[in-house]
Amino acid sequence: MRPEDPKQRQRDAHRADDPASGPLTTDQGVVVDHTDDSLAVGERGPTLLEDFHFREKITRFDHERIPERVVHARGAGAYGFFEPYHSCAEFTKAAFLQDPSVRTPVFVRFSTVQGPRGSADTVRDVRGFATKFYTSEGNYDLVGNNFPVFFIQDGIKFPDFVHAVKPEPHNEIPTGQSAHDTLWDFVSLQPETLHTVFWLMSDRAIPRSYRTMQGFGVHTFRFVNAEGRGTFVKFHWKPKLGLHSLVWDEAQEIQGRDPDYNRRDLWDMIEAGHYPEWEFGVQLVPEEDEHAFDFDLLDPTKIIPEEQVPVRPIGRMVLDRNPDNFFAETEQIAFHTANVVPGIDFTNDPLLQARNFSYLDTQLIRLGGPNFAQLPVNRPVVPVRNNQRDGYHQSRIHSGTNYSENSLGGGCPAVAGTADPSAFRHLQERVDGRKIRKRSASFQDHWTQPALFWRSMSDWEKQHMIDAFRFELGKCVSMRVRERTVEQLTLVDHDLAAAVAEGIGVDLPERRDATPQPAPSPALSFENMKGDGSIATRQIAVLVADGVDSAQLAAVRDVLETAGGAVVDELAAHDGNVRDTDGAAHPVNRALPTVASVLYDAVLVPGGPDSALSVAADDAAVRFIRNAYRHGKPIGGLGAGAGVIGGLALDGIRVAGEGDGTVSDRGVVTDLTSGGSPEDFGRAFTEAVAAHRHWGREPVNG
Ligand code: HDD
Repeated sequence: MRPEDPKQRQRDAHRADDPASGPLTTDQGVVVDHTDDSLAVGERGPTLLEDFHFREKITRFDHERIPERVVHARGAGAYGFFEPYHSCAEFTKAAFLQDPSVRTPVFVRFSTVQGPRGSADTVRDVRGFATKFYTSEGNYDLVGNNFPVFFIQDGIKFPDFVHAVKPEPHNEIPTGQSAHDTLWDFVSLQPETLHTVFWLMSDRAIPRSYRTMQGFGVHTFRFVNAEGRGTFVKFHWKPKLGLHSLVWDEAQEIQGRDPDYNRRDLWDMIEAGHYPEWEFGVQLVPEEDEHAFDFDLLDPTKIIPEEQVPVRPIGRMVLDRNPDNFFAETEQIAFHTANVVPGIDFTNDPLLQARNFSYLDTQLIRLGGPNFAQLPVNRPVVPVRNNQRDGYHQSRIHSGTNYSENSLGGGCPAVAGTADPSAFRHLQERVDGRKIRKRSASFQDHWTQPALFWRSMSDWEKQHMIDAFRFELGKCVSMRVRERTVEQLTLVDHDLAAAVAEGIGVDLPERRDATPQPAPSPALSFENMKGDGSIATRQIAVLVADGVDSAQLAAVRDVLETAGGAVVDELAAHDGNVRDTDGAAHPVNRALPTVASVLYDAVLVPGGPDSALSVAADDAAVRFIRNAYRHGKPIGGLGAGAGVIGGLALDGIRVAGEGDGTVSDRGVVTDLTSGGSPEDFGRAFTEAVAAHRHWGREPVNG
């Protein structure tokens, strides 16, 4: 039994009572006996205007779409809950951060930014990570991304940035891609974009799964405690499964093989009971330390390195329920950065201030009027009492007066008294100044933090970034745009600029990188975010054919699935069954032609000489293994299966003599010479799968 969930109770009350039986009706409830032919004059004559059923059906269809989000149009979402580990009363009075026994329902929507609703999931892009907390004090929206920084510092530039990154205005190309002239033109002219562009060129921009990416509130917000004391706060979501991404070559192939890859993964895992989980963490900075950093806390293009201010874990979020209806819930959810609750407040970050205008404004057009908060997914779980009633799509029947103050309505709804602690009160920050349009001098260093990011990357991460810069800039037609971008890169790191320049046919400018360079922040590297060694929910492909050693395979599957929580799919040239070594029917999960190695995290070739021989002779199976190898994935071989891998002569792999049941540095694990039990092998393979990728291999992005 799940604990009582107020949002769930509310959703149940809103469920349409679509009758399980009874005839089809019109919207007016009139019974219809025929819906396949329109009313016409004779069998071959014209359709009649009086066919109200036809007109209603077509009209309703014509109006089924609402405008997609101007950014973040493609997304997927789920319900779940948040619970704090302990009370955060010292810093904030927010009710949902007080009591570890209180679960707050949430809805999270993940998204890409650039592409339209129907675009592919695995594009190089920022991912949205927007959370609506249905708290006991009203809705709190944390509308974040999977990067901790943003492209611009002031929201007034948002339309320019979005126009530059979106498909170009004359031909609406490219879809879901940043590799085009207008984006890089903008980047090369606006160095404030650089830090986020560095994140965009990293593998963070091609997450393996929404379940394996971080989330960030980006801006510095404020916590406010019951005494009215403010503390600056940055919000972090850390995935329990660790941080894992795709490689670019793979991401591109998945766009064709399964454009819904991330969406499907989220849905399937929740359906299977593998509930995604994130730890919620905060970086706290006392108000008096506002100016203690060599960057401005109000500048959304900057991080506070975790080594400088550690992330304190304060709670966890679990997503455990898929929506019932994509349109009603995932499409109609309306986030707004200004949806805050007592205990959480804004700062003067100019990007945040602009967002606090934009989100409400956009919902008015997208959801067609001011009553969108009544939609079930948007409704708070606490009472709403105010005088804001009329307008499109009012779905409730209010009675009584609709102005304040009134005596005729008994003075209701009355405002909370000044002593009522439940009311939202803005932090009384003192602000003095002249009305000016001017960027603060404290916002002007655009190069140190990209250098910090670059210097924090491991060698393979750096190589992937160089490849990404070369790919993106190599797609730009304008040589001037390429040159100007390289000029900017030289201000960050000369070696990076040199490697990029060489790849895109640009002369290398003089060394100009700033010294001293910042010390690396290990917390930024994938190497330090691998998770807890678990292989839970990793997708492992097993290539089988007639003659598979099913007993041995069952023992290994037991380790991987039962102990490890991995998801194992057995693939053969055809669906149905293969025969095992004893001639018994052995079921297959998928036919090889319907899948591809890019859709799996690891591949295993089991024993049974006949099975292994058939796998080695099957082009699709061999391509599967080679691709897994190219993409740095763990490869396992059992018995004769190890011989198959050895026979492929994968670059630099010595299988015979090396396969002693331990993890090789290249993530190829076999039991060939060990005589090791399937269990030993299973454990060693588990270790290789937990590492996710093995970067000793080159080329990985070819
Ligand atoms: Fe935004 C959607 C995240 C800057 C204006 N934004 C949107 C969504 C996310 C973000 C996750 C999708 C929400 C959903 O799933 O429905 N946006 C960010 C982050 C930003 C940011 C992390 C910088 C720190 N955004 C930003 C600025 C503006 C907007 C500066 C305008 C001044 N964003 C919007 C919007 C959207 C939106 C146009 C499109 C659809 C929507 O709001 O509901 O209002």
